[in-house]
Amino acid sequence: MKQENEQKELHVNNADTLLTTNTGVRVSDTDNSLKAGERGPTLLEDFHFREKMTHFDHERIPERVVHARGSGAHGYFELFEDMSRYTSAGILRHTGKQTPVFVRFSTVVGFRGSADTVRDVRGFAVKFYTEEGNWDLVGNNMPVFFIQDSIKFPDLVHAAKPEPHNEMPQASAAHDSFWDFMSLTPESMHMLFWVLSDRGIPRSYQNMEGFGVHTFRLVNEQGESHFVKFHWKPVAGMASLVWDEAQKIAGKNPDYNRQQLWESIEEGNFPEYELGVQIIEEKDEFMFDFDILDATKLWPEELVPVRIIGKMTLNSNPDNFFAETEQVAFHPGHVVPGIDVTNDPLLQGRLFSYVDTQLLRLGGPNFQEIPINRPRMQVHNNQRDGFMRQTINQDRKNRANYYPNSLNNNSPRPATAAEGGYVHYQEKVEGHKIRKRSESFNDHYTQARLFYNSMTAPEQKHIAEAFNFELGKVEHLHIRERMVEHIAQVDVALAVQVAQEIGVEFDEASWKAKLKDTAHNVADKVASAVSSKKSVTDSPALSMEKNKKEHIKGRKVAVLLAEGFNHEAYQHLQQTLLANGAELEVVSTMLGVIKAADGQQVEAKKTFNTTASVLYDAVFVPGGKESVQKLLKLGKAVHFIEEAYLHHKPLAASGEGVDLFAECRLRDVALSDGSTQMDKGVVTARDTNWQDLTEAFRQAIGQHRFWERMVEAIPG
Ligand code: HDD
Repeated sequence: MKQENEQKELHVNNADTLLTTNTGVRVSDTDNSLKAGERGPTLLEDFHFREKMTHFDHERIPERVVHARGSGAHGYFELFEDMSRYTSAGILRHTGKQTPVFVRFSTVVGFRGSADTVRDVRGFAVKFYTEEGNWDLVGNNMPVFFIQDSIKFPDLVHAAKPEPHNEMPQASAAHDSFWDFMSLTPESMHMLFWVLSDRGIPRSYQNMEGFGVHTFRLVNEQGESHFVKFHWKPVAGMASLVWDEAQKIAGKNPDYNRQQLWESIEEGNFPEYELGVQIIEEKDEFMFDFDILDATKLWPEELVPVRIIGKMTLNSNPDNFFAETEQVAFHPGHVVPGIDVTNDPLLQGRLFSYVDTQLLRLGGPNFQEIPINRPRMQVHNNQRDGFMRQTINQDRKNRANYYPNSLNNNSPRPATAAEGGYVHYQEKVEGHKIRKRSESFNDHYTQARLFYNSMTAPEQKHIAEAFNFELGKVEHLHIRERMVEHIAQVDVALAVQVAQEIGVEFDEASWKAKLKDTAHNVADKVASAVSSKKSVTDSPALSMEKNKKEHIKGRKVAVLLAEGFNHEAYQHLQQTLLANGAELEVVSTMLGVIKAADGQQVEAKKTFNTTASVLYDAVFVPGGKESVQKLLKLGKAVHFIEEAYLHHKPLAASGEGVDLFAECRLRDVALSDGSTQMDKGVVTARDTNWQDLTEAFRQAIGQHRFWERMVEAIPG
């Protein structure tokens, strides 16, 4: 697919070639500059040296002002359900047709070299190369945003980026300027709860949802419009990291998500996402207890169901990171006939910002000519010139570079709607010029509360811990105090928990009394004003835990072993895991071949020095007396198991491997009959009933994490 569509002459393969300069001259020596004598000065006439050095000196371009750190992949989109009733867009009408896509996932705040697993929003930008032109769905892994009007975006980003005086901290919002801004921006509360939830630390790009965020329009051939929100649902299901783990991975493997994406595509375990739409009819625009043009609000799935209409598969890694992932330029205003924008004031500002930023970042108005950005059809217009122009318009034949013209038979001429010309939806707009936010945007807490209340208890606990971490880093007491007041608007019990740890005095009783004062509680005032509208107080669709898919595809299991291990145990586990699409990596005391007790061999790709438990989803220790004896003496092996346990991960041991678990600080659970058993998600078998062991472990891996474990007493 990719090959078919790319401009082949620009794809260079250096296999079996001779080195040349950029002018095509063959180079005879690229290691020694031209000198006046062997020990003499370098000569200016060395054109190869000058060209090589100049190109190198100019290799860097500005990184994206936000979303600088990212990874991309090629793939295709296939439609299941014909949406002609709603849209004239071919990509949403032609079922079974594969449309090429390029996707870039990113973090937002960190610089280009920052770590993948920081707490942040993840960008989820998709470029569809449709037959009617490029359509970009430039979304995030969260369905709402921090602000309602894009004019606040520079303030938001300044506050979140490292502080201006010392450029610290990197890729983290846990600092005063961010929380100062947040505490003064109540409209951010809903989004903040998303960022501080497990969604802010996804396990992988394969395990997160994506959202177009804004309300867009679908417009059909009759010119009728429906409001739409776009969703991506990961086929592999949703999964996140634990915060302590995420921080450690940032050091152990800052490329964690990038590498996972790359490797799973190389291994043929293609990331897949279903495309869903929520549709609201024009006549229902004002039926909900939120304004559908407000980007800080989601449409609860229980009110407006998500219809799955297609699937995207990422099946090919880029050939060159810079040419593709770095130079790709997205823009929410890249729409195709049948898809249109709305008056969402956040979207309206984005429609300006993206082209503007590309002009600087990619050096001029011709960035659409860069191969990754080109549409898959010929572009015909009268735009000319500019830095780095690639297109050679045949103006010698057709002199006219203007419209109308008679020198080129009036070509290229505008297309009629029937010919596929883009026609903007004819929305009637009237109003006074005014700098004002609509009153209907004023309720900042109801959906934050909906989100929080829809979480399971462990998910709520993680949000509390995230607040404690982030606000615990804030030096100014008055900022922490203001934030506790906002939290109290959402959930008083949560405010009490947070206040306690971050040194804020919070009087629960007087706060509750204050809440009753309607003048103070704008949120409830607005909420009650709209109570006649459609609303929900619980949305199970928002919880990752409640929507867990219990399969293990793509999960990575560490097998800890040394010479003399029990190969049979290893082999049974391997078969089960591989058959279910999981991966298995041997971690040992040395690299290379490790011999089992029966003489069989496995290859250790990692040692206890080169890897860590945080880089795996689960841990297995096969028996084998000699092997376990070695591991027992190794603090790093014990730490590996304890750390995985601490992060709530599934663990399994067979035979003597169980002795190793006994030496670790894994807690036993007391049973009602007075006996004890291993904690949840710890699977052990002394005997050789491999079937039961591997099946129990497979199921445990499908659970992903065992939150009920009481791990507080165990050192990290
Ligand atoms: Fe943005 C990049 C997503 C609000 C201005 N944005 C960018 C990218 C994503 C998003 C995924 C990276 C694209 C890539 O991988 O190259 N942005 C969003 C979402 C938003 C949002 C989902 C809210 C719903 N953005 C937003 C606003 C503005 C911008 C309100 C300014 C008015 N965003 C930009 C930008 C960036 C960008 C400065 C930086 C690099 C780029 O565009 O290409 O123009």
